[in-house]
Amino acid sequence: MQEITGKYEAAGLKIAIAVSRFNELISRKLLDGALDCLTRHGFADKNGLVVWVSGALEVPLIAQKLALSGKYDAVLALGAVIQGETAHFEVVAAESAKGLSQAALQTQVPIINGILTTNTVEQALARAGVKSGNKGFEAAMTAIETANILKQLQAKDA
Ligand code: INI
Repeated sequence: MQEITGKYEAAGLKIAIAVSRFNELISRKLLDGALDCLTRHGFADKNGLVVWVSGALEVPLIAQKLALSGKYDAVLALGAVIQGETAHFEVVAAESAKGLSQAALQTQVPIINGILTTNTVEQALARAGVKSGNKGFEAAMTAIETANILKQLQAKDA
């Protein structure tokens, strides 16, 4: 049986990042992690675009717009939804995640969800590079892998 696994090679890929300004301290750490990952995997800075948006609820729209532009092999969505900060935490977290999944399926461009949902700021910081990994870095890995799987599938069809 033939198998395809996505390469972790970002040279030549075009990637856009939509990042939420809400909880900016955490978002910036996620962005740093994502950029670190891309650079380490050969990504050319000129092939990227970072767009800052207000909050996690606005990320899906902008991510979809970036995907529809046809200019990017993948779009990364970054931000943090923290329970302690809002009564409508569950709405923001769920709608944001749903919007990102829908946008990816509708546009057929990988839109990778790197939006943290945590109970506390401490948990968010821990997952933004302070303690247990960086979700921005992980999301960038997934973007590289998924973009390459799509390219490999396209090449197979040709
Ligand atoms: N946006 C976030 O990105 N994180 C949050 O934790 C958050 N909280 O707590 O409310 C949040 N709210 C703003 C929301 O994303 C929209 O920007 C706002 O509702 C306007 O549409």
